[in-house]
Amino acid sequence: MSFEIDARSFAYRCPADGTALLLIDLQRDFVEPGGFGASLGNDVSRLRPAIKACRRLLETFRALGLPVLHTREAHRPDLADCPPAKRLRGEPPLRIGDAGPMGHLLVAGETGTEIVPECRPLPGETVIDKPGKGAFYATDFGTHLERLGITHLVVGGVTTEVCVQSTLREANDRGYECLLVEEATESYFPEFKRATLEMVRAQGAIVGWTAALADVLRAFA
Ligand code: TIU
Repeated sequence: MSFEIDARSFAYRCPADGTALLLIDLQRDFVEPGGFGASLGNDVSRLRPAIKACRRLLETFRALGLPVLHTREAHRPDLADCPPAKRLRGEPPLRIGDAGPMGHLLVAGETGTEIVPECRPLPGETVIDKPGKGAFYATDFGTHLERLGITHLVVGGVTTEVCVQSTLREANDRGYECLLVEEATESYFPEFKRATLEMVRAQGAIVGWTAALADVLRAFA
């Protein structure tokens, strides 16, 4: 059995026994005031619509019994996995590891790295803490995909042009067929979201596919 989604630039087909939902970095640090996203000077309220769309995808995949994987951008408390180049860049008021209103920024176990309640993982769903923007670098994400027999990834999360795009590109290079759900991802910069969606699906799906949420839900209904 397989699903066919009316996607762009052309139809996306995925098998029921090889498709997973991947939700990237839906953590409080990026979507709530006082977190890492806000410390970089961003309007974090811009990302909220993606949470609702990701929730719809979660409900659909859970109802079908399809695998769900979540990532968080989260460093070890000793920051041994945070290169100085990442921590020291720019002049933000709070850096990775500094104490803010939601705990130490981008540190595992702190309030800021909790996934938002709407998309909170259920027991049995895989949760990957990643020190980079992409989900494969310095994680066992790839091992989990192999364990689950995944070949196709339906993707949502934040932010579109940073962690989502890095992960899509890494997955594409490893041979995964990826579909990014348009309403299920957001950027602090609308023009970057628009450009990312276009560059993913350009040149005959050079990185992957994109599709409207309604078309994805219809295919899995
Ligand atoms: N700053 C920004 O847009 N994003 C990140 O730093 N991480 C993720 O995208 N998760």
